[in-house]
Amino acid sequence: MRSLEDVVRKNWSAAVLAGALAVGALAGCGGDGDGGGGGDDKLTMGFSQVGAESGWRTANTKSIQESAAAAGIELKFSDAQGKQENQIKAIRSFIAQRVDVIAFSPVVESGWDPVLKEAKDANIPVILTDRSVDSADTTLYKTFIGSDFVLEGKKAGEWLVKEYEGKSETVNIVELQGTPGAAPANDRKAGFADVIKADPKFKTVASQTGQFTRTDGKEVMEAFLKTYPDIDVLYAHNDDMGLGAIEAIEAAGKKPGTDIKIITVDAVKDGMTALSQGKINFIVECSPLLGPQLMDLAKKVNAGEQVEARVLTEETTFNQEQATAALPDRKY
Ligand code: GYE
Repeated sequence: MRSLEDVVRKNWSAAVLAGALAVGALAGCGGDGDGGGGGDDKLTMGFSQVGAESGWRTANTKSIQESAAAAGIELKFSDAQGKQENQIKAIRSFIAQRVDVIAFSPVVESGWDPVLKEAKDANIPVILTDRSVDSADTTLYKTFIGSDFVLEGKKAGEWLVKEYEGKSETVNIVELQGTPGAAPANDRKAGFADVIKADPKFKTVASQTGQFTRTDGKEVMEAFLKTYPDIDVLYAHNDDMGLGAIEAIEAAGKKPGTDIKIITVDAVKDGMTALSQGKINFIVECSPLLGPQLMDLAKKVNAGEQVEARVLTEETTFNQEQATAALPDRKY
């Protein structure tokens, strides 16, 4: 019995390893050299991160690395630099190394089925972190921990509806979207649009990606300001793009928060500081501190325990006063 299992496992490992080598998947990923994470009792997690595009992401990476260390989990961390192909390579490499658990934050929603199937066939559980995938087969992953991005978009829209209550003039809105195809970009756009569509005075005059970065947020806002002289509101899918846009607005001689009202998502320290100074008007919180819960889930999944299919993050919203009050204790 045992020897048969060993043979099957060895053949299987060799096949996967060969496949991984063929696509150069092992490059840059520090393996433990024995090709098997199952040997010692320390749980090994392979984590594929999106990149380092925002303050949110930096805080998220820190949370995951610190929580793994605190939980005694060996973390193999791989930065995909915003590219899905790098994430797929990293996941294949984790499979070849036979980590105990794979966790990742998918840069975009689509195109994951084949690699997730490979992980499932190898019997390595997958945990989706922060962002989800659009796979119809939900047995390809054990659980998804992260925020409700549609709800975040709705909260942004609800603030706007209240802010312009009783007014009938047209409200010209420009939108800075996150990375194209990313769950938080798709969902924050959809949630917001869903709420404001009830009132025709809200007009989204332009909506473009700012890639979740300050640089792109600034550049796209510069272009918006040139094309549309009458912008009333900016809705940015994260703080970083909003902060970049603030620079563009100030450079154009306008007052952010007054001439153009600004709504963002995340509530990282820099965003909260701008809100406290009145340069941003409203922030919807999205917590990056997913590390502790992720490590708990990894331990449970590894022990074969049943876990919730969806673990939601608890979040709030901030206006100027609330941001000022929260800033001194802000962790990220
Ligand atoms: O809002 C943004 C980051 O996926 C929730 O990604 C995350 C988003 C976050 O780049 O700042």
